[in-house]
Amino acid sequence: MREQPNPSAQTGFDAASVSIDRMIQALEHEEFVLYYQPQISVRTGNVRGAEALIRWRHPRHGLISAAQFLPALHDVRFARRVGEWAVLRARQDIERWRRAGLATVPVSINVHPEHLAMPGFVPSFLAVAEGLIDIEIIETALQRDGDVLPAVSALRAEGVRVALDDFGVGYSSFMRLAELPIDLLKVDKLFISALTRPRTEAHLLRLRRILSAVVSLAHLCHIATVAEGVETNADLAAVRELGFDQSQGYLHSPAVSASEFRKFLQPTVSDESSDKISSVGAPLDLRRDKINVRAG
Ligand SMILES: [Ca+2]
Repeated sequence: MREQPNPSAQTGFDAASVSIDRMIQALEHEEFVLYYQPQISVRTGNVRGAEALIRWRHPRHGLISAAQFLPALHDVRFARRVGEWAVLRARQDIERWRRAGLATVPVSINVHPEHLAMPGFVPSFLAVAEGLIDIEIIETALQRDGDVLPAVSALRAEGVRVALDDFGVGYSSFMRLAELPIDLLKVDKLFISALTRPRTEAHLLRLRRILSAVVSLAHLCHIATVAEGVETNADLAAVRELGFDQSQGYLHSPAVSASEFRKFLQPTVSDESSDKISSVGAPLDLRRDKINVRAG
């Protein structure tokens, strides 16, 4: 999901006035935190995964969402550092949840296609993620993405699930869908909000037909679908009717801190054999089984 400015953030922060060196210093001073937004099964209401989102706990300006320091994320030097930090922190949070006796869910990190295509990204990601972190390829307005296919294939070969983010707007196109072997398709929230707030009856009819076709198309390609930006019960009813597999948005929960996210996780069964599975991480093929793909 593309990040929206956090409503709770205090005002007065001006991203343009912050240097990359200051951002890197903030990272080193542990001013960044990861928040987690649950992804919910439309069919069962259970948590199926979480998207990790970066927040800057600024000493003067309070909690700042990534949308507010987006320009810095386009700087390769900072983006690489913060990306490595996010993968490590997400893994540590997962390990902490497990030590607390909770059954964890797949956590995904947003990765810019430009960084995904860089030499060395895949091995360093795999080394830190240890099979616990998935990837969302985020939308980009830049045309210098490079070829992400080798990286996506290499990651999937190691059991990493790959999602295509913000589908249906901008550059996240059908061409991308044809090019890339992916596991999840996250349909942009603009579509979801339009479903329950259409301009005209004809608009609603076309929108429903298009989304229904997108969901069927994804399922035909064995790709699970996630509706982004589900904010109301009416939104959820609409995405359920269209056959979406998962739902993410304020209706379920905003992104919350790692400790708050515990409320979404079930205790692991204390049986010794199941402890063994949950403490080392669900085997990758089990993780794949969790994807609820319908035959379309
Ligand atoms: Ca995302």
